Amino acid sequence: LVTAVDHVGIAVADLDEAIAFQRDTFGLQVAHEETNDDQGVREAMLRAPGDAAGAAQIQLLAPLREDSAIAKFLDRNGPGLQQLAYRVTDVEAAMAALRAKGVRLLYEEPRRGTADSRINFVHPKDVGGVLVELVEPAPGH
Ligand code: CMX
Repeated sequence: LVTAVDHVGIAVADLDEAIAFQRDTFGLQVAHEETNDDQGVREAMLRAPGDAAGAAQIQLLAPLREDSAIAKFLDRNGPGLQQLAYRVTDVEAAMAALRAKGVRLLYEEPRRGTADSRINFVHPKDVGGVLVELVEPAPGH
């Protein structure tokens, strides 16, 4: 079902501060930055200098609005690991396979994720307490 670990997401209060911290502390570089209004986030994808193409990235997620999932996560837990994202080739097929195993998906239909990927989430209570994102990258990514 899963072809690779796509990224690990960290909730942060301030995106620019978090980017600078990861750069100055660990030497990570920004590979991509965007605002995803549907998800209510400003976000950045970070990479290590030695990463091969397609290597798992670190995603920094800052809230755009108080009613967003990231704002709620920060209120409850403070900054920290928020999600684990698995790459799949066909998100609808992955959703169907998981539903057949009795695992709840958060959305009926895939939504737009980072860099025009198609995404859904698995309910953390059904998969060991980890919020799992399914990511079908856009063609060419
Ligand atoms: N990881 C693990 N468990 C989590 C969690 C997380 N990130 N967020 C919530 N939970 C747990 C809660 O602690 C709660 O557990 P208890 O019942 O034991 O207290 C349970 O899940 C349900 O919590 P809830 O209050 O019913 O739900 P929330 O309002 O906290 O929402 C969730 C949780 C997963 C439904 C919501 O965060 C969501 O819709 N996430 C998907 C979208 C998202 O995360 N977008 C931001 C990233 C965008 C991107 O990656 O592009």
